[in-house]
Amino acid sequence: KSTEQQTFKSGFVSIIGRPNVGKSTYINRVIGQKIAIMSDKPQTTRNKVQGVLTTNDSQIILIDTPGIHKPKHKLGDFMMRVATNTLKEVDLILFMINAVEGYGKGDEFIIEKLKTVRTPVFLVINKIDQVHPDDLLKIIEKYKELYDFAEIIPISALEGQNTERLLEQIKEYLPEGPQYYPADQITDHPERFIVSELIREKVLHLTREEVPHSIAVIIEKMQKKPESETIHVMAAIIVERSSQKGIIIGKQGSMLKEVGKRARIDIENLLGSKVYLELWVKVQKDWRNKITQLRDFGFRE
Ligand code: GDP
Ligand code: MG
Ligand code: K
Repeated sequence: KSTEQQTFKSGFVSIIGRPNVGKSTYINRVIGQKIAIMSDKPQTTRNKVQGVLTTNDSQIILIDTPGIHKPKHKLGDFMMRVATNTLKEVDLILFMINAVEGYGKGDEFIIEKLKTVRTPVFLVINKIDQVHPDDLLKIIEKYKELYDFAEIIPISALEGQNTERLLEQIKEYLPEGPQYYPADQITDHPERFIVSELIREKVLHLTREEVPHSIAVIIEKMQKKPESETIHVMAAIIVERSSQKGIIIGKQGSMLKEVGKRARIDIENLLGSKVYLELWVKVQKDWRNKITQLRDFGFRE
């Protein structure tokens, strides 16, 4: 038995970076369960999704922050405010970039934001499985000129290279603190929200370019009937135009059926229960610009 009292470290870690650099992939790898949705389209993640990683001597709370970029409409503006406020409150920021694409204009904007906060920042260079070491060195040199990063850590979130080392480094920077969440809790999001994100992910995957990001999914009902083992989920997919409604429904309902089939598998895995999923599509014009309505869709500041 050790006489020295082991200190417990804990803190909040925000992940920022351009769309598609691999933020959700990294969180999912670390947490080991599909909580932050993944897709090959930008801006998939709109809300803060927290992953909680608890070990015997630490608790890391990861926040997948919505993309920081120049806002184009009110939704973008809203996302920006959420993101920048978050940066001030956290203990550490992981600024993730993509080794394949290297430096981009979008990063300039993010670095400007980083200069307004005191929180330490790691440069995490993801997707190193796709680049030559020489190119990686060039990227490091370039970013060193732009900002005084606390650490620079190349990883592959997909293949797991260096992700353990990144976790160790994160721990180094966390303050002594309490265990904020129970050890078995992996996310603070209500299951309803994760379920809606899983459905939204399937729509984006299956519809490609035809359906833009202007969709929302609302869970209208999620309940287990007392006499059955099945959870009944009723969800509405909100679109801006009736043409989009047609695409999502598909020929004789084929697209909606496929969305439902794929989403149900993920939801059943998440809930550990059989699921009966009922989907319908609703047109609500210009919802992105109606800021008051955003609250009803679950957007939070
Ligand atoms: P986010 O928008 O930053 O959350 O990015 P995602 O996690 O959704 O990832 C975007 C795309 O990049 C997905 O297709 C991922 O599979 C892919 N990706 C993520 N990390 C890696 C990586 O380390 N290597 C490679 N080759 N692809 C990756
Ligand atoms: Mg994401
Ligand atoms: K994405």
